[in-house]
Amino acid sequence: MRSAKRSPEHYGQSFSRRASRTHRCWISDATSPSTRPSTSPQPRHAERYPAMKTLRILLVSGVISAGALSWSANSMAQTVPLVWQTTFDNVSCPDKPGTPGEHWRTSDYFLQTPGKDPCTTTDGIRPHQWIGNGMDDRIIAAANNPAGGAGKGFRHYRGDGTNNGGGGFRINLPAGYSELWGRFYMRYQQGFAWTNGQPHYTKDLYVNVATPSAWVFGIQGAASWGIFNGSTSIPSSKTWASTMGGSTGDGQWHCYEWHIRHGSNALIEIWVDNVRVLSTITNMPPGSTDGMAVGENQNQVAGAGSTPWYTDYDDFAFSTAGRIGCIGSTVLAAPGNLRVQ
Ligand SMILES: [Ca+2]
Repeated sequence: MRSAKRSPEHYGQSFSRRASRTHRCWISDATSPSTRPSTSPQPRHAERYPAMKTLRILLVSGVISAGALSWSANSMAQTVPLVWQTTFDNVSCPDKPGTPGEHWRTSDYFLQTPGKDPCTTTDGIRPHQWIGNGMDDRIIAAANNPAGGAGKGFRHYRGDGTNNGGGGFRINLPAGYSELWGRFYMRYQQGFAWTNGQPHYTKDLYVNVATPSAWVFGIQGAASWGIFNGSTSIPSSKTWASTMGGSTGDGQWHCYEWHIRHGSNALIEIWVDNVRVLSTITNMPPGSTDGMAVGENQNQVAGAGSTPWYTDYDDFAFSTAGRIGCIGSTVLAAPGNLRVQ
């Protein structure tokens, strides 16, 4: 198993961290102002999180059957119960009046009074942070995964340089889970480029965002998809280049899955496009996973110029019962009756 010690810049320049476990709110990281465009308005978090949101969408109020949700049953791989999922469906995330195909932008929340929460206010989909300067992330039909559950998807923008991106969004899970399987789809814009032809790191899913102890899914070591366990990047065998078929984004949707446990001697696994590319034991942060930022920072984008590249996200699903699988695929249960003779 390859591993790479984190570089000093790897973790310290994350944009946000949890300010209050009680209120599940987020504040911008004052230690990293240099990563923000100077024209960016500051998030008005104190105004935006006046009270703990005690409800989640009905879809997430406990462990539920995937078959009961709005996705087409025959397009789903899930046979395990899910604790949360979204496809940004048009019922929960309708078009804004006069704006066909667009439901929400980050600025709808951070630059309006009162700010608009994306989709429904109790579904666990929350604004994360405002960046601005042309990188106004959004929930739009153009970011929908056509092989998924329809509706819309989330478009996250990334500009040239390091840690220069739109605000992302946040998933608040119904509870904290000490073991969790995740599945989501992600598309890097065709032509999406990096300095030296490969990403140094990405934080596509930034779990818990530093507090409590965080972990990260993204490019983590060896220009490969991997997991940052709080102190070390653990790359899989699947590189950016092998996923994209070259050094730049392929404009295609790929299916990413992971399985993690919290605590010492924890099994962690990654699948990319239905192929397991990581299975190892490591020491993960203690505690549980109760939420994550989607679309965080990275190093080091190139070639965007005045028009930032986008990364699209869609069809998130999480389970505590087992691997979820890619849409349209069948996950074979691990045999439980093998004997070594
Ligand atoms: Ca969708």
